[in-house]
Amino acid sequence: MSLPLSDELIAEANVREADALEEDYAALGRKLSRAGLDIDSIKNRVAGFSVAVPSWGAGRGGTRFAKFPIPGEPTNIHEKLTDCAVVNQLCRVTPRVSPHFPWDKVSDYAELREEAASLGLGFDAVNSNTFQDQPGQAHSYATGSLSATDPHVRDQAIAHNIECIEIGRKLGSRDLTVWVGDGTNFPGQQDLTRSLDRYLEAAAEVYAALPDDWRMLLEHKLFEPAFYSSVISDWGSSILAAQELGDKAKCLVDLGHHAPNTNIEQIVARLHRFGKLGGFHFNDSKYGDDDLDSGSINPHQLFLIFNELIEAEAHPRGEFRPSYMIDQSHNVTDPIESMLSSAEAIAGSFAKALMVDREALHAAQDANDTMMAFQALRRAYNIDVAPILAKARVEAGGAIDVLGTYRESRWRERKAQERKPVGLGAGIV
Ligand SMILES: [Mn+2]
Repeated sequence: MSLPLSDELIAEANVREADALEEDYAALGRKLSRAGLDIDSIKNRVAGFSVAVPSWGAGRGGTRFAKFPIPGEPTNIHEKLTDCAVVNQLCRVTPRVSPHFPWDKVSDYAELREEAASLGLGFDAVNSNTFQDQPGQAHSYATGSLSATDPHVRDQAIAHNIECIEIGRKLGSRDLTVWVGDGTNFPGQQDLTRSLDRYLEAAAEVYAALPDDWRMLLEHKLFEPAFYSSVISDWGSSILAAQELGDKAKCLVDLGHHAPNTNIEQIVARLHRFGKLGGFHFNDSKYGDDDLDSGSINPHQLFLIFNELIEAEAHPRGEFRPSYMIDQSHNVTDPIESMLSSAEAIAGSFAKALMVDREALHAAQDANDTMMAFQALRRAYNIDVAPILAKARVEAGGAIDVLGTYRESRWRERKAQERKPVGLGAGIV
């Protein structure tokens, strides 16, 4: 394996932080032990936790208005993989990359898989793209893809999704994530029922091409690019579609794809209750699908979501194999720094949720003791889990201070000398 950053750089940075970490970890360990919690067991669970990063997250994103690239951004899948390897080398929480096609197309996928493995990375869910046209494409997705009125467009969208499955097999993926931008901008533009019929019929053809051990993850989104109606707009449409398609179809929850203030943790519980919770796209939002960094706006919501995920894991209803991915648009930061910060926020919420006294919580719930039930959650939420995360990282070869060590590596400055500028390109990712 040849990792992008030097081991010496990380080791030297860790030496400077090691004493303080030991002190903080020991103090937290004593505090947790008074509450009946063993810090090493929690640290070991955290060490087993992972979340995928999207290949497109390695580059700067944008808004509908503009994108402001930075020097040294990755310009192709190979450079994106290298940047994702930097993230994982430092944080040790993101060992898989979720590719997107056709953006990440190459001629030899076996070679790409080997290249990723040499960087300590594997591949996660494959993402299809029928929300924009590609040069030379026979039919346009301007008025829809899997739900298009024109059968040729639907066939093209089906063929693209099946091609993504074929590529994913070569990369070692086991999930196909399908998000369609299909919908309308005007009342009356499409028949709300018949457009769903067309989607279901086309999605069934994609579903039929899934290998036995694969899943099809349906990602819903309330609005954008369609601003009046979306075909798969919410978790209700998503679970109905997944139920109609079959066992291998599951729902994927992107945290930004809901109306503001929606109780997403309850959606998690609902989807799990019916064995349809397939995965997550982590990000944060203030207004809509802002694709801000995970935990930057509402870290409490992220904790409550993980609280439901831990409950779900403890009370499985069929399979519990949620596919976790960071799905953010890094418009104003170095994407590597955003992914490092987000991976820490996500793993931290997982760690906090592990520390909820579930016995006390359930007893308080059964006794209708509202305040004590709330306090069971609040106590865990208030714990500073940073020493646990840092300890898990350093034991896996990562950095205690991920951002500090990254800055010290001068990775972006060095890449700015080597990589060609990405250009202005499209805004939205
Ligand atoms: Mn998403």
